[in-house]
Amino acid sequence: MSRVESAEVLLASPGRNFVTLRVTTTDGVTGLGDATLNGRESAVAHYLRDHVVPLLIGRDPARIEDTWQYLFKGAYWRRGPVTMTAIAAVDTALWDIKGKTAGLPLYQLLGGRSRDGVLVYRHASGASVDELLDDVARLLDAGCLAVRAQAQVPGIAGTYGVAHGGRYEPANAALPEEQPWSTEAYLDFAPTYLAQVRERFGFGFHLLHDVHHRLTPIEAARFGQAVEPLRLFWMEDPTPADSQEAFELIRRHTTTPIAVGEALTSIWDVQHLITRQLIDYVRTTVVHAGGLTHLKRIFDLAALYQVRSGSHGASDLSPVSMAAAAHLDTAIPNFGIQELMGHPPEAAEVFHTGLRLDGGYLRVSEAPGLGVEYDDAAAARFAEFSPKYLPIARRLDGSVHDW
Ligand code: GCO
Ligand code: MG
Repeated sequence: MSRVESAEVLLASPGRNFVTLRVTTTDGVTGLGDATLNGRESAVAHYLRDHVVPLLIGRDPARIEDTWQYLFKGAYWRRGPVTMTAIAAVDTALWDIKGKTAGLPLYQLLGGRSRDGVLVYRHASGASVDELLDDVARLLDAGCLAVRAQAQVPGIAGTYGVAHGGRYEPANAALPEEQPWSTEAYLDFAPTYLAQVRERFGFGFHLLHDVHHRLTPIEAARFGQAVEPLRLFWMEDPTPADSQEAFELIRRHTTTPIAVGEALTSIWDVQHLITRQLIDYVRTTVVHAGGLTHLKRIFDLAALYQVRSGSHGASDLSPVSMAAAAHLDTAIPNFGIQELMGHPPEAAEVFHTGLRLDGGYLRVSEAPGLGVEYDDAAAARFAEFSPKYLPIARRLDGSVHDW
């Protein structure tokens, strides 16, 4: 019987930091899992090397659910991003191995195809409204069907989600950059530029916006009301989801759809949000929410309450995650949309994926498993790996705000 022979934690920085787990079986089959936790990469790398890899050696790679339970319940300490990312990496790698062993692309093992392509949304941003409008035009011209729009709030350097020099990479500093933030300025400004996007380009595409945890529930309710005529596909993370009940207040006031979950790591973190129908899209991901096994469990719960998936797909989720997400998105009945921020060009040298963007849809390859190859020679060219931090937001009075 096949056994896990080795598991390697691979660090590479092709344009940004990525942590990858590669599991190899005694039959010589390899599986890949993304283990990247933006700004805390080495915590997961150490968790895997010190506490997980020794437990994997000699295990039956086919026992995916059992391994998930073993790592989750066996840790005693529950949940949390470091643990759940480490478990996710193992889980994804074992699914990859199962697909390769069966000779089937992963979506076939997850129930088969429910759709031909995976609707994705791309990012448009600008340091000014004119720049944002040009960026939206660029994406719509390229055939994009869904666009997230973010513009710099005048005078507020801490505005989330604005690309500088054509690239937006949130974790880019050796120590956290501190950026000023004004909720008042944002609340006055954001609805006006979203309205300009609709005025210029109409309603024939999906428009999204990420609030990035910056508002209180009542502020979020006000924002949701203000943008109702613009028919957003969603407003994302309108308030931090540390308290799931907080969304009851937002829900009472606005019909703007809500998406939450990119920073949440387990089914229990979204249980109330889903079962009370406080959100419309759940943004948990393969890499941070315990892998395909756990994410499918979350999406199955969501399906009972007409909540759809809308997985996080920022540049800090590696191409391995994007491939795993696209397979799950292809298979589940309650798929909503998939974020596709894209990666620095260097990442394609290390991660060869068969993913294809076709107009507004992402299509998975028919290669067995995830369909991703890790190029060790290319990774060696990007071996220099140093900690990078996300910025920190401070209100104009100097106090720390949610970034
Ligand atoms: C998004 C996200 C990201 C996060 C990043 C943090 O919706 O794409 O909010 O941009 O900020 O993933 O590591
Ligand atoms: Mg977000």
